[in-house]
Amino acid sequence: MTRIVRVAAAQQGPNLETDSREVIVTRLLDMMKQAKSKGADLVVYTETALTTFFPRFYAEDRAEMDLWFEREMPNDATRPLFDYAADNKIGFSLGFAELTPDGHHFNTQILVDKDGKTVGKYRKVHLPGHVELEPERRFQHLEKRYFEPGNLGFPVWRTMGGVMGMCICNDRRWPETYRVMGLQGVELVMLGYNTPSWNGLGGPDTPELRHHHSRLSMQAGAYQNATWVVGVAKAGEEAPGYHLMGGSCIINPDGQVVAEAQTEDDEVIVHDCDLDACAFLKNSTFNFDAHRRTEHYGLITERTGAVPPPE
Ligand code: CDT
Repeated sequence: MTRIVRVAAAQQGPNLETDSREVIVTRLLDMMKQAKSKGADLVVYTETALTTFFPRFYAEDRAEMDLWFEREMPNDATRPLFDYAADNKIGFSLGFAELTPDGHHFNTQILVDKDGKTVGKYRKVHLPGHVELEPERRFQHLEKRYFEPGNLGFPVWRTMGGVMGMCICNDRRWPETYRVMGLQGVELVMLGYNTPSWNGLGGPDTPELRHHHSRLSMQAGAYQNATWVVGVAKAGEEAPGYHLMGGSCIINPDGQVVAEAQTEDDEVIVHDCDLDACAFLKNSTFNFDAHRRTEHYGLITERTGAVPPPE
């Protein structure tokens, strides 16, 4: 049996600080049309797809950053995506900065079905970086200043013929992210990322090593939870000295990369993801009910920092 979802990963080249939402949405819409022309069922966009990656900017007054946030979704700028999706029966997942009516700030990704209806929302849990200005850095990474940790957990949604999940950028490095969705039977995890090619503190990791870590995390998450993973970058130089890595890819439940972007520009890659291909590992090596041994893990939920002394 096969349950094919033809997935398009819509990698984005840089969004400049001066690019309007309308200009950016025109690019996103163009990629949605490309995806549709290739027969895709679903387009996956990146993290903060509608703006430049603004956490590199420091503002003493956090309210100055509200211009990068969306107060409603869809809104005037993004409605063309929802309309095209509904008219052409194509789903999509979109990352953006969300400002709620009661004043909360989240790094958010939504899932929109083939009728243009929002069926899922995820808010980023693992926020990297720092809260205060750190002048010694080559660039700032102030996600902890501008966002609150997500308050929705890692849900999955039964839609578009499968069990769908989302996470965002730094979440992809944490095994818990995939496992929480894996325990709910996830078959396709969608994620976007803005990952600088260089460490802001001038650490020893090269762009090659950072690419390796990104792939390693996503491939392990896919295999260990027997799920497809679609990782979508915002790539290229968003500002002088601020280069984001590319490497968007689609990974099968065996943890193999089956499609990958070749550029650091807007680029659509497509793959037929057979969701039934998850079943073999879900029912064998990673049959959680049969083989997980949580009662033997000596489970700790907080980092203790020390090995407990012998009794
Ligand atoms: N956007 C995002 O989460 N980026 C981080 C960069 C970490 S460097 C502070 C990532 O994990 O890719």
